Amino acid sequence: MEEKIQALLQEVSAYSVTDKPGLESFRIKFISKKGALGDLFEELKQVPVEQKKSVGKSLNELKQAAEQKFSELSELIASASTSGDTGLDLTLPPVDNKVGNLHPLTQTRLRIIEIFERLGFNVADGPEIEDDWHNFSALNFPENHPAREMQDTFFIEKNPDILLRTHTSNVQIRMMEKQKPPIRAIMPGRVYRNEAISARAHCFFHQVEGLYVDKNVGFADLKQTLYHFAKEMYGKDIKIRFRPSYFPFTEPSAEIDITCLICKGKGCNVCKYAGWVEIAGSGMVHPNVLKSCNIDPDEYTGFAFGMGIERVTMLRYQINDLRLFAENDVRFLRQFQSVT
Ligand code: 2NL
Repeated sequence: MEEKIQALLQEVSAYSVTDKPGLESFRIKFISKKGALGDLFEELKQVPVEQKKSVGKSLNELKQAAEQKFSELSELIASASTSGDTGLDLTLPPVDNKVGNLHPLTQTRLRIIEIFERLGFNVADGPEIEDDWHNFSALNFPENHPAREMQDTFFIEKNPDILLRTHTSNVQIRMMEKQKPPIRAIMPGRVYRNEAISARAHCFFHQVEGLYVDKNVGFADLKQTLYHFAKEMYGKDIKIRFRPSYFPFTEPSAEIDITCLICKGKGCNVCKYAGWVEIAGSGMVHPNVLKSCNIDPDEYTGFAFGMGIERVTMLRYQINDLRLFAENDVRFLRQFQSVT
């Protein structure tokens, strides 16, 4: 009998109810005359006299425990029903689910990588703090080229051989120095120029450069590769044109334009009524650049190109101020949530 009492004690203390019917079941099961307690008091009559005192004491403890539990549970249910059932107000609107999104520049970079990876390009990166050789000299910049001057490049004052890279071409140079052709890779990354910050310029921006060096790489490869890129990025109806240009590291060099996305070539203020917008610079890798990296220009040729990720993103989403990308204003950034 003592065992039964102990088992019931445990059951009582572990019992929980959530509503009034549950409370009533508890009362019937334990406390009522026909419940467990009633039965036990009945059984007590049969207990031998010498055990009666101790069993009776345990039984009383159980009775007190059951009554106390009953009043505790009653109070709990009473307070829950005054605050609206379970204490939860299911009619409240849900708290906003704050899912973040990738920065628009990151989204554009990932899209560019996706397009070129499918053409068999690897993705490479390298240092943002660079030496003069990898940023300028190996790229066939003449000693007195204006891009080397202090207003364009951030140099380390104590050692002007060290600078912040002005393009990601340094990564291509490092790759060509280490690895022999075939080389087919793109280099996304942050670059730095000492410019006054405005809607069209910043002291840092992001670039993707590309390089393809192998035997028999020609201008036709450059054209088709960038045409394919433009169609993937901006839509298959886009037209592309090449304009002669100059870069020290390519010869011949060309600027690449696409038909304006806004006016489809008719002329608007985005394309300044030209019907065309510039998307990249490109050209055949200058023989001197290949020589700098110990690649024989009589055996190998290559094409290269470079584009600004900010520029691509501005065209894609019709953004008119470059500064927005670096301000971290969530009212701007949040608008790119659905695009991820
Ligand atoms: C632009 C133009 C360009 C390259 C970058 C390059 C790199 C090596 C050799 C030859 Cl290692 N060329 N890069 C070539 C043409 C244009 O960038 O407007 N960038 C934003």
